[in-house]
Amino acid sequence: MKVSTSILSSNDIGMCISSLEKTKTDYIHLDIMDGKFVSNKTWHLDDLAGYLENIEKPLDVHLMVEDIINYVNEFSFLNPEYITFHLEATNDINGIINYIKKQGIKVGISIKPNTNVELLYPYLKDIDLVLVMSVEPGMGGQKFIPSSKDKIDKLKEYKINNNLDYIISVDGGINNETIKLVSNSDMVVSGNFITSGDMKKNIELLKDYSVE
Ligand code: S6P
Ligand code: MG
Repeated sequence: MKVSTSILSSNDIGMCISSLEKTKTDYIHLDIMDGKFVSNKTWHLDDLAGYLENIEKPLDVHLMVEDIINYVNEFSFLNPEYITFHLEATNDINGIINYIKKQGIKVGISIKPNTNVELLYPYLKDIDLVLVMSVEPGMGGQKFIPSSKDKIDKLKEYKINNNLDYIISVDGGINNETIKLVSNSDMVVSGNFITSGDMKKNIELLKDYSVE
């Protein structure tokens, strides 16, 4: 299982990022919130750039924002591997997919817990990653929403039936127990579970998980 570690819940991001460099995390997950699409507001690029400019680990940027293009322009400076935006945040989905691709960055679409997974189907052939929110976007440390499992299973079935290769990622309340419910995903995003304890050990617990 691929692991993308969210630094949202860490209280010292500089220390957290430098420690993550020495772990087996596949990605560092950056949660960018504008205080409009979600009520919380997180870091401005200036707050992060210094920590992230020379890191080895690839970045997985999760935009929980309304003005997507503006944030894509800002964060492409960090040359992330993925930029993921929310389906619910725009009417111009294809336009944004193409815009992110034009920056040479892989594109992801995320859906909130109350959004039907079928709304993604028209775009799945054109994107690199789907991010299923298993909590309401906006803050770390929430409880995993069990219905997220059905969405992941449907996305897996659609991927096989249509011979597509998007990554199925899930974000929110992921720990060594809830990971058992999302075995059809390719990647898990985890914040609190990883950053509130022995990061190295917790990442390996998630990475080593495979269906018995
Ligand atoms: C959800 C949150 C997620 C973050 C979070 C996951 O509101 O904003 O998008 O990735 O850090 O953290 P946790 O603690 O649920 O694993
Ligand atoms: Mg996230």
